[in-house]
Amino acid sequence: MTKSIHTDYFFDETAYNTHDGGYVPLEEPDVPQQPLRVPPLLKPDKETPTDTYYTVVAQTGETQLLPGKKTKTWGYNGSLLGQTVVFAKGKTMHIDLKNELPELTTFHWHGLNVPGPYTDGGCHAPVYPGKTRHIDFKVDQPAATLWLHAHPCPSTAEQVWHGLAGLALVTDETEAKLPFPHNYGVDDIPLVLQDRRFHEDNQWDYEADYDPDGVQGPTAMINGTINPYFDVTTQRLRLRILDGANRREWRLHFSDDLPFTQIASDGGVMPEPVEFTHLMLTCAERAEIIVDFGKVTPGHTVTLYSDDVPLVRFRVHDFETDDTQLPDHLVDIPNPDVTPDTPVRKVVMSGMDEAVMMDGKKFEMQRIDARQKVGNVELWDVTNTNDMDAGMVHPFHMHGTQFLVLSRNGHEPYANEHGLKDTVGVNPGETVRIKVWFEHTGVYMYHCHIIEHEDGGMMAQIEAYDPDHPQTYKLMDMDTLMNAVAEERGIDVKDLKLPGMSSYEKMGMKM
Ligand SMILES: [Cu+2]
Repeated sequence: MTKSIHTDYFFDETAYNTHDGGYVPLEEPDVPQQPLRVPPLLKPDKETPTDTYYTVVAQTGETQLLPGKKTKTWGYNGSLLGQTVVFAKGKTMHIDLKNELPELTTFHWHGLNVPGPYTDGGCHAPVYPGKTRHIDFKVDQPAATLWLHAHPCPSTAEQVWHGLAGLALVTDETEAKLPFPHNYGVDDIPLVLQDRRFHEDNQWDYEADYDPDGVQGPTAMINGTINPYFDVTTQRLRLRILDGANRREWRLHFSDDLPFTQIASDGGVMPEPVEFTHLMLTCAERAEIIVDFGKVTPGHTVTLYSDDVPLVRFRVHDFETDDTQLPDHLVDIPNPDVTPDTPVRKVVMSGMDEAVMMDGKKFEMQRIDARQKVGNVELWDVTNTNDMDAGMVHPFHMHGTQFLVLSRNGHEPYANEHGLKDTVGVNPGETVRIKVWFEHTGVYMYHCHIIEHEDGGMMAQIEAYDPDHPQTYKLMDMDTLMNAVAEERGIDVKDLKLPGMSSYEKMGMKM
């Protein structure tokens, strides 16, 4: 197997977040190292050969993140982040979504191919405090690392900042047979990369840190752990990495430029493994990598960095020799045909700060911006019109489907973009062509995944329709939402301020 090892980050250096006016550099935390938290697997309420029953609870809590006072945090089935939910392909899931928070939320399954807009859990599927919503769906997509996060417009960013982000792993027989590490918590571990700023008494303060281009903090938090280490007991370690930050990009590399192999992207296993020494992730993207510690002497530590700041220290212990080789070809992925008649849809992400828009408009919950017939294939040309010298990478995300990246400004996509994706970072001045098809009817949002940008209106929605079975949808409206939140907070609706509203007001627009 002769292969090149990719040693650059692919994205345009001039667009890195380090060039933002409001960039908050990461700082090495001055606290003792702690064992990396690994989110436990969520235990089903009931399981049969064909069906699985779960209860997912959004709740408040307190978490010991730093020495001293605990931090007030939110989480799913725990005080922070979530327990990991497993979706076995082919099985039908029955999930109670329970809201024990003081305010309304939604449960969005990022990357899951399910009907929109209610099962998908975007802004049209509110769960009010003290209430439960029930969803059922059949798992019908390849094994992948997906995630669950809150998505109530326009408070998505603040709720995710409080900690509402968990993992959802789709499993299937194809992936189970591949020679990957499969022992969750031992040689198969998730890394949810986030950043926070700790204020007085170790608390987070979203409002104080607000930036319409995305909230950042100087302290890296990995699976809800500050300054973590992980004890490596196997030669090969699989890391399921999620950029779960509101805005931060992660430019990942190991000490001594230890190479690693990416085996999966957002939507599952890639057709071919790709070797790297450096890998950049934009918000909401996932990369599963295998790190081989075979050349590391037990007793040594290998550090994972973003830029020059340590994120996780891997303490390498004795391990059994593992000479497993990955095949050159891992899986076949769907790739529906296109013809010269295949429609091309143009999508434009524009602006920065409060001026962010999708197709020259800000998001409106009651407006359907586009329609595409279920099963039909379309090419989407997604353009970022930001200035090439002073703009930013906008990660474009679609609900309800996984797409294929065909080209970047007419050139080959990056080496690790040949698998199924639901999020793609678009450089300033660039047009990324993707191939899009929907398998389920519904109304689906598509947006920039810098979460403050989506709250600020860089978002639109499409109806995937079946002409033989027309459907109507009850879409959330701003008055209902504002009245509900004002009531929850015990204030007059006139005094209600939601994150994201400023982006509409500063542009002279009504939300
Ligand atoms: Cu953006």
